[in-house]
Amino acid sequence: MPTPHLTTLFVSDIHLHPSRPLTARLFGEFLAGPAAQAGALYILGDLFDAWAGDDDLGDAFNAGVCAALKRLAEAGRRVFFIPGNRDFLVADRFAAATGATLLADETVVDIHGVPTLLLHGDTLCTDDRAYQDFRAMVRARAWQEEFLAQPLAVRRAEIASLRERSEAGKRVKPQALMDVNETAVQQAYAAHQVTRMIHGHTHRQARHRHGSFERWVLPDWDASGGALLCDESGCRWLAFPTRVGAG
Ligand SMILES: [Mn+2]
Repeated sequence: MPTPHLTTLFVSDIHLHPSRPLTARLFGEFLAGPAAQAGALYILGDLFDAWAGDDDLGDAFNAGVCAALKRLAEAGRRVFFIPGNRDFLVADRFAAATGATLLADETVVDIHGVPTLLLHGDTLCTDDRAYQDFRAMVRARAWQEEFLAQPLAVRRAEIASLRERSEAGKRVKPQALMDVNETAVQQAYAAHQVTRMIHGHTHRQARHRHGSFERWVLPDWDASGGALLCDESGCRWLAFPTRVGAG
């Protein structure tokens, strides 16, 4: 009998949205395929392109995604979720609807014997002061309570407008500003006493190694996606859909 489910998968930045049905279909296939074969799935933020609050579960598209995650959890796979900068308003009702366990950003987890720091990754982009100020504002409890007290339609409009301004800002910001700051990376290793971290956010898939330190940056999803697969022997990339044949 094969030893089941001894692998752990990591994904982030799927940016699911009804306007991108191909990505949604791919992610559904990923959940039914590789994720169903794994022991655990960690989603490290920005699963959704926008999340205005857990009453967004009433949206058919969002409900469909959550139901697919719930099927995975009910089949015995452990599902974990760290919010990203797009879906930081995910909360208890989302957890109940998906069967996912919510983790705080910057959580250390033993991944097959290696203590590993898991985070969305936006906290490492400290050169972008404007973004960090914005993040501090929207992560404050008072701001969130006030925001969530508004009707869903108002919140959705507000998020769309924030996103538009963010996209406009990105077009004029230097590329380096939106990548991680190396000092912040070193501080994160030290603060959490780890030699390995896994994050997304920058959409710059890579394995960075400095001596015994290892930082895996997850890819974003579009017409294709990808995951990081870890087991007893270490971690490696899993392209999705899995390429068949040459080319
Ligand atoms: Mn992000």
